[in-house]
Amino acid sequence: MSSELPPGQIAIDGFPRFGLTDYAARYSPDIPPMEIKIYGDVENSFSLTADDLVPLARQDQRSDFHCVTTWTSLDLAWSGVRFRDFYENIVAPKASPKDGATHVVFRSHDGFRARLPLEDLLADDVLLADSLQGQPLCPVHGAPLRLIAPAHYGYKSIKQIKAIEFWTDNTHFRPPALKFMDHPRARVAFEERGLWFPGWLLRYLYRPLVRKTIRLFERTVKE
Ligand SMILES: Nc1nc2c(c(=O)[nH]1)N[C@H]1C(S)=C(S)[C@@H](COP(=O)(O)O)O[C@H]1N2
Ligand SMILES: [Mo]
Repeated sequence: MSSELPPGQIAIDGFPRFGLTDYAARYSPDIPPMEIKIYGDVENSFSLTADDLVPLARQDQRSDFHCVTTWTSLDLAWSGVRFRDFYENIVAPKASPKDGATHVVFRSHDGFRARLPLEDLLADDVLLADSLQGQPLCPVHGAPLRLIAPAHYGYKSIKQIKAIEFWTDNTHFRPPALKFMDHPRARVAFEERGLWFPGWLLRYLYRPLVRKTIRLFERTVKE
């Protein structure tokens, strides 16, 4: 939790369901079974189930959530397991990723996808979260399992994870939106909102879209 907002961010009340406009209607109140495919440049692919996560230490964390479009939800209480623990205790021994398989790609049930370098995912505050504000994660916010990477813009915190892939190169990822909207790291502190344009400029492109997008996403959940 920070007392000062990162550059260009504005705090809002609550925590709206949000994403790319195209994904608004791709919402289902049914939670798919927790079965996540782990594959890529690995010796053994496998499917991760909820049971696999039970031996890992549970982690509670409060963090702010920063969407690239400039809204921030302050002080959300997440719980789950650290991505690092999952990587070291499950992925490394079970899948044996090849040397250099550090390009991590996530895929979601709604077709959304995200990538981050493995190094960023091994940070202390990156969680595979199954609980929000003391409750089991709801379908609106990505049940059964989502990523939470608070140092990165929200588009890296993929909901409803279906697959996690470890690749030795970055040819396996196609951005879900226009290319300039997808920064490989998207670190909030450095205002890495996207490619080619400075972050401060993208604030003015994105900010006018926030209210409309929140309303659009709200409508699809109520219907
Ligand atoms: N599966 C999936 N994950 C996603 C998205 C999405 O549309 N689908 N949108 C991303 C974006 S842009 C944001 S800001 C956050 C919003 O998370 P929330 O809907 O839980 O508030 O989810 C991210 N993860
Ligand atoms: Mo976002």
